[in-house]
Amino acid sequence: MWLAGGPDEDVCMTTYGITTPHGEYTRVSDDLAIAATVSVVVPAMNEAENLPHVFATLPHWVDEVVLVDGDSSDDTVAVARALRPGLRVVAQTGRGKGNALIDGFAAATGDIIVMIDADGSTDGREIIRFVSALVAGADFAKGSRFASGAGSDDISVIRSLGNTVLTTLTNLLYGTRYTDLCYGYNAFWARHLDALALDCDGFEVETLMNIRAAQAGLVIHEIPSHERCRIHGTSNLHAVRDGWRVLKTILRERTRRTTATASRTVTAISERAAA
Ligand SMILES: Nc1nc2c(ncn2[C@@H]2O[C@H](COP(=O)(O)OP(=O)(O)OP(=O)(O)O)[C@@H](O)[C@H]2O)c(=O)[nH]1
Ligand SMILES: [Mg+2]
Repeated sequence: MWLAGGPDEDVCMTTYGITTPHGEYTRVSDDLAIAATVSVVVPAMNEAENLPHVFATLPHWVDEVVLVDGDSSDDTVAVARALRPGLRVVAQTGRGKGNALIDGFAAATGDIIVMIDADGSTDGREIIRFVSALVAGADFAKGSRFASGAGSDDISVIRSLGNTVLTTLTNLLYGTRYTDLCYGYNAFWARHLDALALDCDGFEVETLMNIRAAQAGLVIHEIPSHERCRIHGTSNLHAVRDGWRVLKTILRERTRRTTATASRTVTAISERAAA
């Protein structure tokens, strides 16, 4: 990270870039410039009406936007392309939000990947908070609607209750101190994709990311975020069906960790015996 400005700085401004003795930096604000490139991955299924609102909130300094289309039957792709020349469109290979994000992450070329929703609930103006946490040292910047200064206009009492139970269970099983488990606004350094090793299809994807990030020992910062209501259309999430998938993910990952630890112990014992 390089802080822009200062009377003694000998900088040469390009459009959004700054050339310094250390290389090229993107000017993010009057006070901040970063060397990292930023990709925003947006899973979208029938969100044509919402995309104008979503894209309007994206900061000008984002390097790349990857829209992952879930075989939309409306004009999602055409609207997105018209709104954002240079947009990268990926047709997802399978079904579900998890599959869409995995495909989008694989296609993204930025050093930093930010994931946001296409329904208008996540505000692109908050991306700066996530990117700032990453360039300040975090590996994984995890959005939270329940951290201090955060909120939600959208979450129902039932979903909030379910999320609290699932978050508490995750914290107990994995030693984390998350305040929000199932939220679609997160960002991370692309170099950690291998550590996350994502392999799921549905809305359990955020849970899987949160658990795998903790298991991999990544430095995780929670970022207060304000979730707004979906602007148009209806949610694809089914509280019971998807809550059940999240619960299974939490329990299965625990077994996976125990199995991995046991296999490492067996390997170590065999190596000692062979020595
Ligand atoms: N490409 C793709 N995108 C999807 C799929 N399912 C959901 N999405 C997108 O993922 C984002 C979140 O989906 P929503 O239906 O809003 O679900 P949610 O935000 O978890 O739930 P709500 O709080 O009720 O809105 C939206 O941008 C959807 O368009 C899918 O199968 N494929
Ligand atoms: Mg939504």
